[in-house]
Amino acid sequence: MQEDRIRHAGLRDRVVDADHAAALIQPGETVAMSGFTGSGYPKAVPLALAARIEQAHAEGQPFQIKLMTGASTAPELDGALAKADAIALRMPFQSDPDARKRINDGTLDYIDIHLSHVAQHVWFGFYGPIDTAVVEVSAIREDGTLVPSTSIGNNKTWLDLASKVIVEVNDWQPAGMEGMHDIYYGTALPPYRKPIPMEHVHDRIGDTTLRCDPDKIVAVVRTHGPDRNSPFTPIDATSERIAGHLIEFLKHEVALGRLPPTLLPLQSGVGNIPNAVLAGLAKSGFRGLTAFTEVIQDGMLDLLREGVLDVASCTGFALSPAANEAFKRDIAFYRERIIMRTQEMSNHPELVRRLGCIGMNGMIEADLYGNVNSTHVMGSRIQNGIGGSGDFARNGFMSVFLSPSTAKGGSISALVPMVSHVDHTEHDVSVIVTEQGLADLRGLTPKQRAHTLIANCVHPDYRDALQDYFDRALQHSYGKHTPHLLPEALSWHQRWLETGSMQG
Ligand code: 0RQ
Repeated sequence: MQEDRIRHAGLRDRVVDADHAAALIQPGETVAMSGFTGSGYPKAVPLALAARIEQAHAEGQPFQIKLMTGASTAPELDGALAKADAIALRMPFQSDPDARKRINDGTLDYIDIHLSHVAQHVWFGFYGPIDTAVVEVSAIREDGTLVPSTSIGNNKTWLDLASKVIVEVNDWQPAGMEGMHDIYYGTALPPYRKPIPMEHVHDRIGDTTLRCDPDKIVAVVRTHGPDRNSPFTPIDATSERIAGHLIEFLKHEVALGRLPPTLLPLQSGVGNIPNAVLAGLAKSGFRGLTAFTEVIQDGMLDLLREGVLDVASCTGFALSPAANEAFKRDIAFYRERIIMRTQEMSNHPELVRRLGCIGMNGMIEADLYGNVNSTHVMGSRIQNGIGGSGDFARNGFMSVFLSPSTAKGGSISALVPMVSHVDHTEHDVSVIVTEQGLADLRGLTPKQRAHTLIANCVHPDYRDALQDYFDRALQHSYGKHTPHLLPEALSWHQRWLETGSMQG
């Protein structure tokens, strides 16, 4: 017989169904849930809460909550609650189509913040008290501590600060994960902070389980359900070319002695292009690599399996169903090589700076001077959020942004005169890569950056137009340091809104 995942007798007595647990959440509460990039989110209580709120709305009663998580979740959480019009305020990151639609309709408020900031801003009191935490775990130990599941995110902070806690114990999650986590309990508020005792990616500095006062746990719900686990689309030619340019560049940097042969700890964003980069690394001859990142996706498991990567530190997973099966099958192997941390640690600016991470993230668009927009389509419509990209871009050894050179069937250039929204300023962006090529912006003046970007990254359909804009800006700009023609700087975006194409 399988061992009961709830090994604390007192907490076993608090097992209820999801409806009973959801009934403990009141209108207007700030509810902090687990979940990071579709892993480790509660599977049952959010659905029950959405149903309860729909019922309340049908009876004419107002009912909304403020919702915080680690990062994005899944249709059972963000999707269900957004559809039920249950969320008044969402933070710090989402990627759900229903939530995105409501945010862009103006019916759901959203605060998009650096993932490393979330826990500390909540501790600082910037977002008020946390009423309820709803946290998925893979087990409750005899001593009442909680074994996290496939993400940690902000769970430590939620459990520490919430007035009441609902725990979901998901026995679909591999029991063998126990021991993989590393929860650092040495954080403090300024001015009492101490250095974080981590020198290497593989260092373990905390507990393997989450602490929670059992008296705060008002309900325990048993679940059995998978994470979001969406399949990756097969790597296409564009992603492969982007990955190829980056890997060639990394090899070149090693040859120049600017990077060690084992590179520096890699951070990789989520999505098909970062996954293509990881697949490319597998074939590139590198060995002994490390990853200090937020999310482990399929490509990183492969790198571990193939011995290219020695160790990976993360706070969550984003795996395809097949990779998830492989992960479960070989859990003992991965437990030796993966360390899951709180999001405060996985994205900690001081650690990212000291370890010297290489950040590799997607972008919506970049401009002539290297400012990057990661979040807003046409300057106003949010896609997902800044996530962890800023934590690594600002603080890493080097920050790389990757994108196809065009979007929406070629009607949009990803390289524009001026970005329509800024997430990463020109000061935080080292390298930009498209399928056309790579622009190394380090050590360049604004005008040199423009030359390099036009020569290497812009799609041929837009190259002459961008060169023309730059040439005329050089002549007519108010200042010649970062030349711009203000009436024209955002005209490409306006043209797309009016005609459906940025091409004149
Ligand atoms: O929209 O689906 O409606 O067609 O943006 O674009 O090409 O599928 O690329 O999934 O890698 O996402 C920047 C959004 C790229 C992502 C971004 C449209 C495009 C499509 C998605 P459709 P793709 P990706 C670690 C790091 C911020 C968070 C981050 C992101 C949709 O990388 O969210 O880095 N980054 N976190 O059509 C108009 C453009 C466009 C555009 C793309 N120039 N103009 N639309 N799109 N470029 C992880 C965490 O922090 C948790």
